[in-house]
Amino acid sequence: MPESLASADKDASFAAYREMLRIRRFEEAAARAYTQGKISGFLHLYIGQEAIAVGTALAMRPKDRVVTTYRDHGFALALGSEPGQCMAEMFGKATGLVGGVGGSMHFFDRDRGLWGGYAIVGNHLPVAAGHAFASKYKQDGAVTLCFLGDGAVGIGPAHEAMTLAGLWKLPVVYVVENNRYSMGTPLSRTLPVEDITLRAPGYGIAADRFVVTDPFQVRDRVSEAMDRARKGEGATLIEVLTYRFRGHSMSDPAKYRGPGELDSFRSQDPLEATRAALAERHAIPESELEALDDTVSDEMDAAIRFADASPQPDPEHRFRNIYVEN
Ligand SMILES: Cc1ncc(C[n+]2csc(CCOP(=O)(O)OP(=O)(O)O)c2C)c(N)n1
Ligand SMILES: [Mg+2]
Repeated sequence: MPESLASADKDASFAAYREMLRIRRFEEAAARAYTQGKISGFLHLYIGQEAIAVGTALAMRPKDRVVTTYRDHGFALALGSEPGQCMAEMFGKATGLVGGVGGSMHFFDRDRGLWGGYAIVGNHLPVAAGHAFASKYKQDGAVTLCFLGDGAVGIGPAHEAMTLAGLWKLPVVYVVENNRYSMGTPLSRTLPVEDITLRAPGYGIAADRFVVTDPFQVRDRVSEAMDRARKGEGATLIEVLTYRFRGHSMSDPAKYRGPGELDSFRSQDPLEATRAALAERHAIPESELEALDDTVSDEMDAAIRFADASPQPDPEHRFRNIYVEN
């Protein structure tokens, strides 16, 4: 058992496991709704990567921000967004997080620190640099956390953003969620160098790299980078080696995986590791863990019912929130 998990107390472990389980059950419910035709457009699931969002939420303070990709449901839930509002957003309903006009890829919940899911690969890194620049300028003490995929690091704006982050010592942490694939393409076919953090010295920013084991490890490693940012010591590039258990999106059967690959990563699932710690180290009986699963599943069923019963947006809503004035 990793030290980070072994040293976490029972209540914290239970709470973190519950949050990860909520994300997993939410994603499974969304996948079912998608196959029933209730969700249009793309749907990218976060199953397998939950510990990253949950650990990050544990590291954040009230004014800190998350800017992320289209694989954004896990961050919304970890930061406290209502599952019903998240589901309704995907159903295109008026009660959704952004009134049903954003969909799965464009969650936004400013009051909870989620400053957007972005669909254009790599183009949100400069947005994060902008947020961090504003924090430095206003001296508000906040840190911006920007999550990106392994497929984003070769995109032009990623380079521009990290250059400025280094040059201006911005309070930003770039976290690559390296889930080994960008769509169906393995990292070895998109990048000449395997270790993404080797780029960090070229930008004059700090680096960290680890295989994700559990949410407390993520909390601790992300906190270190956030502390540096808060002290004015500048940005960090973190590479978290993770894995997604489902296809890139719902339309991907994921036939590109090697033999035994999925099973091998499933045996390292941080959700299962956290569950095992609860059962073995904290002696929580199986019945209690099953009861928790039932409660969480009920919560997600209720989210589906809420989204189903919600009204369609007023057609005029599509013209709102385009300009600052309205
Ligand atoms: C600029 C741009 N190019 C291409 C796409 C199409 N596209 C969507 S997701 C994706 C793969 C990105 O993979 P990665 O960055 O590893 O993130 P992951 O999906 O694995 O979380 C691509 C190529 C896009 N959305 N934006
Ligand atoms: Mg990827």
